[in-house]
Amino acid sequence: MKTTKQSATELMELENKYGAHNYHPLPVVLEKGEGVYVWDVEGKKYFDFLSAYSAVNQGHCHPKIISTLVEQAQKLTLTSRAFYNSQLGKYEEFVTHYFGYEKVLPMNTGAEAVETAIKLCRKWAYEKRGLAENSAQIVVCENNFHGRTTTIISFSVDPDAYTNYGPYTPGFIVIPYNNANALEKVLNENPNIAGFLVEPIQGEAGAFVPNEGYLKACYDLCQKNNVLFIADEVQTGIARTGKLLACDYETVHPDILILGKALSGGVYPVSAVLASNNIMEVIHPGQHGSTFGGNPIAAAVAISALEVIRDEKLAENAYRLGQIFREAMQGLCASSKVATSVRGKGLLNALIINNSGHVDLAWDICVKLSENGLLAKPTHKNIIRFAPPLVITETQLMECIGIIRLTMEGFE
Ligand code: IF1
Repeated sequence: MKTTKQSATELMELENKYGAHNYHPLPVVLEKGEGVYVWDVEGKKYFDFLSAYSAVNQGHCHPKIISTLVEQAQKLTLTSRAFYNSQLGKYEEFVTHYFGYEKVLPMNTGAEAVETAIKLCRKWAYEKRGLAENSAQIVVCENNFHGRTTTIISFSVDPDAYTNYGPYTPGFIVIPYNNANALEKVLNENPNIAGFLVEPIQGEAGAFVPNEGYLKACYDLCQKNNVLFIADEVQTGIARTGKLLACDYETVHPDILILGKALSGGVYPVSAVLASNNIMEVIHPGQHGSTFGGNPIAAAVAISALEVIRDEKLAENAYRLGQIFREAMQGLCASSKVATSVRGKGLLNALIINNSGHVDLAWDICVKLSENGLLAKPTHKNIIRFAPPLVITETQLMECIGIIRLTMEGFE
C-alpha cells in the first residue's frame, strides 16, 4: 500500500477496482470538511450543497460535536447492551424530552430505525389492538424512500431499489402520496391496518412537499382508526426544513418518530425511534436489539449534536435562508429554459430541470457546479437537490446563488 499522497485519479481507480459499484459518484475526491466547506485532495474548496443527504446539518466536523466524540472515544466506545453505560440514560432522558416522547429505542442507521418502527407497529397491533397474528398491514406511499433493507425495498416503487432482490416482505399497501382520501379509502376497506409510514416531505423524490394540511388530515384519520402515524424524519428532521421536525409545520405529533442522519451531526451512525410508553412497552428484553445501538459514543455525540441545533438556532436559520434561496431560484426559473421550478422547505430544496433535450442535463449541470466550487447531486435524472449545512450564513448563501446562476447561464 502506498504511503505517498495519491492523486484523485489514483484514489478513484482504487474505489473502482476494490469497491462494489453501488454508487456513481461525481468525479470529486474529498479529503477535508469544515462547516459549509469541503476540500478535495488537490486542495480545491467547495460549498457542500448536499450535506451528506442532510446528515451534516450542523456543518462538517462541528468542533463541539467532534470534541465530544474524541473525549468519549478515549474513555469507552462500546459495551453492548449486556450492561448499562454512563452515557445512555442521560441521552435517553435528553432526547425524549427534546422531542416530547416518553421512550426512545436507540439504533444506528436510518434503515435500522425504520425496520424497528415497522416491528414495533406490528407488535403493538397484535398485542394492543388484538389483530390476528401475521395479518398486520402497514400503509406506505408511492415514491417513498425509507432505506435499503430487503423489507424496506419490498414496498419501494423504484425498480432500481427492488429489482432482483425478491422474494419480498408482505404486509404493505402502497397508496399515492399527498392524497388523504387514498388513506381514508384504504382504512375503510382494510380492518388490519396497523400503521401509516410517511415522509413529511419526500426527499429522494426531490424535496416533494405535500399540500398544506395533508399530514394533519392523515394524522387525524390514523387517530380516528386507531392506526399508528409513523413519521420518517430521518432526512427532514433535526431542523432541515426550517422547523425542528417537518411535522411541526402542521402540529402533528407522530405516534412513532424515526430520526437518523443529523442526529449525530454526521460524525457517527446514530438513529432513534421515539414513542409513548403504551407503544414502546410491547418490546420486552431479548425481543429487539443491536450490537452498537445505544453505545456511549452515539449517546454522547447525539446530545451535543442536538444542543448545537438548539443553541445555534439552526431551524430558524434554515427557515429564513430557505425563503431567500427559493425566491432567488424562482427568479432564475422565470428567465430560464433549463430550470423550470423550485420546491422545498427550509434548506431542503430541489430545482426541477427540463431535461427533454438531454436526459443527463442535471448531471452535467452538477459537474459544472463542482467546477465552479459548489457540490450538489441530481436525483431522478431531472432534479437537483440543494441542501447546504444549516450553519450557512446569508453572505455565503448569496455567493452560492451567484454560482448557481453563473453555472445555469452556461446551459441556456
Ligand atoms: C443511499 C436517498 C436520501 C432517508 C429516509 C431512511 C433513510 C434515508 C427519509 C435510511 C436515507 C440516504 C440513503 C443514501 C442516500 C440518501 C437518500 F437518495 F437514498 F434517498 F437522503 F434521499 N429514511 N437516505 O432519506 O437511512 O439507512 O441510509 O442511514 O442509500 O444512497 P440510512
